[in-house]
Amino acid sequence: MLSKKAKVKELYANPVGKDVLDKVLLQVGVSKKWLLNPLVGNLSLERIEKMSFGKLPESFFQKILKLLNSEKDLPKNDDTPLKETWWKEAVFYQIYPRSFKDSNGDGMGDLRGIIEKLDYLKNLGITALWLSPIYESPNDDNGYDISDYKKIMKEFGTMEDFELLLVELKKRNMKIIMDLVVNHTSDEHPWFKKALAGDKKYQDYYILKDGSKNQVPNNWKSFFSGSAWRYFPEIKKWGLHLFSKKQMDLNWENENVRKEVSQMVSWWLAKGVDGFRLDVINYISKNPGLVNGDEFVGNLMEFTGIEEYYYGPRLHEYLRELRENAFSKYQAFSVGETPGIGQEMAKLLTGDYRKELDMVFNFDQLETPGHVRFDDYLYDLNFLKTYLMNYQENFGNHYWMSLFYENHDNPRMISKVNPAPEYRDLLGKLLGMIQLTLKGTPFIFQGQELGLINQDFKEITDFRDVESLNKYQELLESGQSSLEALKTILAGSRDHARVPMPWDNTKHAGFTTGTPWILRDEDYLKYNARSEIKDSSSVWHFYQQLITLRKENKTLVYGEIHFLHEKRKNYFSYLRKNGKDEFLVEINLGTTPLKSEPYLLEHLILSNYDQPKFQHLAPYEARLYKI
Ligand code: TEU
Ligand code: CA
Repeated sequence: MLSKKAKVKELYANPVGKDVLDKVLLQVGVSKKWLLNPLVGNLSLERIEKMSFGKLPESFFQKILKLLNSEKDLPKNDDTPLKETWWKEAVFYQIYPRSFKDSNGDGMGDLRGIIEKLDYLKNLGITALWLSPIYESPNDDNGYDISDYKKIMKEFGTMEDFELLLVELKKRNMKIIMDLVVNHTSDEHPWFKKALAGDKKYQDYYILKDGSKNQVPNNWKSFFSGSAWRYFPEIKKWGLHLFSKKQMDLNWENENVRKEVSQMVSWWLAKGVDGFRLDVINYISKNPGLVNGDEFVGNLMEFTGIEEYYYGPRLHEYLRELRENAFSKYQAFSVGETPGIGQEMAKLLTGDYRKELDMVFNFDQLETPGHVRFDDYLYDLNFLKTYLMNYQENFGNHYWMSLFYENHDNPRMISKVNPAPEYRDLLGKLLGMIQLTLKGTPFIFQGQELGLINQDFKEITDFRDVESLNKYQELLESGQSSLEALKTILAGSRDHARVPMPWDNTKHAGFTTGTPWILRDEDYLKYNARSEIKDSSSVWHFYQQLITLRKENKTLVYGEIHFLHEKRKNYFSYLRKNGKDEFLVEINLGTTPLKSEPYLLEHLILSNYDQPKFQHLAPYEARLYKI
């Protein structure tokens, strides 16, 4: 048990401690070296508390210790041979159904639209899909607020359409995983409606607290602004919602809830889906007592209360139970969305000997140190390099990482790194090169293969996302001008990733014959699937080539990895090898040309430049050699 006598280096030796400290350093933008300095490493918590002159309250230390002491296990780091399985070899493609393809002109993407585009995906080389939620929903958070887990959202089609999709995928030898949103349901789910009608059985399905209207149960903040509690006068109770007011958190301590979830997961697996992506799955176990979040931690991590549920006391138990009762019976695949989880905790959630999840999505690579999504700044690719090197070198063979830059919750990566138009295609290709030549499973987000960039939103009425709209209001209330507030929303809005997929240069980008639910700017006139497929030098073709290479060469999946000239700034190079097969990647992460190693051009098999020069890496040049 760690106490306040524990030294910083002892905290760092604890798996949760290591991830927490790394996270804090990232958040404040301080280098790890500082922590490993003996002077700092030998400081005890007690000392730090004294030195902080009351700025770091006693409660802060108690919180940290409670969290660290809650984990009794250490991840295994022994040498084990890598196990081969389909999901390690897969090239996943995330579809945001609402914005992918509309088949009936109502302005909204749908299942028939996805079926229409399966050949497009097959042609690109995709082997597996992840669909964002397609279940019945009032769409307060575009389907992440589910009102019936076993029905298809009417806007997206019918169960027959879904079954047809499964048949069409099988024909093409493609797999599919669904989104599993079980931290919360919609407030329009029958369970919640029964709870509101006074049914005690269903009240226990949710996290409801007795109390008067003017006494909110604790200080936890919602991810979508304001308090995480909503008052329900009809039952005189408060209900917890970590996300929108219409997304009520389920009570996982209730065995019936867990049974319902396992049963529902099994039902979908029996239908023939290959697995699930588990939405905010690390939030399902809340510390009993629901005590106040530490304000200091809250300010640091943006959301007060998070330490009480992002790695809760029964998380491992719940995951094991769900795997045993549902996933394992179908040998189904699971990837957890786990915001805030670092490398060591990820090991404890995904180790192949742990029987919990297969893989997770961690998010620390998405912003550079000291930044959050809504900051307007430029992303330095040297950080991505360090982040990836750390994972590739320290994530042993019991674990496997996901590789991604984009999803439906984040702006486009090219725009974050360098919005200058002359670098757009080069950067798009560079990002693809990294993602498809490293050890891990690539998840390509729709449109990433076209080199899409952020949308040129003009005013707040152009946005649709509940997070953006709530945040805008909150910023206005805090005294910001509408211009300042808009600037923040523009930097981080999830809507950048949610505008219609551009299929061609006809009206509304060929997405719909009607009026799209969210408008796309004119970028599609040049960047669209049809014209990129025609142009052999497009970002699309580069992705297609990379995917083919990865599929034809298992070395790019399972091969050993060695980094070269690790310290050289803006230079990113690594070797993938497996027996006699050797691939070498060499990348310029910046806009200044670099002198490169004297590798012979005859070994070059792919570059994002037409005429690569010997020993010279042009701005954002990315090369793949076969030796
Ligand atoms: O996202 C959870 C999550 O933490 C985010 O990435 C989120 O968009 C952001 O942090 C909010 O501040 C998942 C889904 O991917 C997201 O679309 C849903 O809105 C959310 O869960 C609730 O279901
Ligand atoms: Ca439609």
